Amino acid sequence: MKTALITGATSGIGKETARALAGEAYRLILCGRREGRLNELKEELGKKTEVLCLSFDVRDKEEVFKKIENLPPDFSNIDILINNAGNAHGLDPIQDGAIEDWEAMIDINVKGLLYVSKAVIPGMIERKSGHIINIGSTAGKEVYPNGNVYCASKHAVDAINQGMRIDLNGKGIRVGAINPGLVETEFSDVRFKGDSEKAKKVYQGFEALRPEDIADIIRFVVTRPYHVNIADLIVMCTAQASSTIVDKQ
Ligand code: NDP
Ligand code: 8X3
Repeated sequence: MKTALITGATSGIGKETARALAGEAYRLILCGRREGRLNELKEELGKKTEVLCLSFDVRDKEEVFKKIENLPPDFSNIDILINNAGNAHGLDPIQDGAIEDWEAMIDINVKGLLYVSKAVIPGMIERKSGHIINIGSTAGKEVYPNGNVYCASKHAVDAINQGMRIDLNGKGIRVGAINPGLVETEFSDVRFKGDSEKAKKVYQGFEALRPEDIADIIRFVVTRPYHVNIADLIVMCTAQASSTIVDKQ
């Protein structure tokens, strides 16, 4: 049985990915800061597969390495790493942006992804096998008004994804990114700091992607034969043509 570690499994894309992979009988390591939610998901998915909850903040590098290097033997060989934890903080013109928001996005979306990857990659190299899926965004392919630093963080994920694939070539490790457009999750609640009315409006007037849609694609990606690597995928809902062009009724 293969083991998959999913960061950001307490909500949205990560949570649905956990559900999708449990259906494929992967052993799961569920990560996120909210332990209560991890335990609830373990309760649900534990009926289908073996589940371990690993609570840490991806910004805390000591904790990241301590937790991943001390996994119980049954969970210590990570076959699949899904670098999903991430979020946006604020949607302001660059001149009005809050420094704490910029730091949070760079620390979580970029540095956190790097810490987790650095903790997991050596084992994959040793076993000459592994699959890393980086969750980027359409915001990593284009920049939209007021998206400045969030877009920069996701452009960094795009570059890191390419860099990982180049540097890990020949080591038996597949590396690829999935770049979703608008997906209705807690993403906008976080971006607008709990203003749920404002968050809801982002997805009104059109049918946005659901986290299950992305999870289904991740399930497809990880179940391809070893010689097939989905290197970089952009997924938008039908109503969306670009970050700024959305057919809202
Ligand atoms: P959610 O807000 O629903 O989920 C975000 C997840 O990331 C949560 O499980 C959260 O867990 C985790 N997370 C956030 N900060 C940290 C942290 N410091 N340490 C550990 N875990 C953290 O959003 P989505 O599911 O939408 O987002 C998942 C990924 O998809 C992100 O990388 C996002 O940028 C990307 N994405 C989202 C899109 C969208 O439109 N929704 C589109 C394109 C990409 P907890 O709070 O418990 O720690
Ligand atoms: C999330 C998609 O367009 O809200 O990465 O930034 S968007």
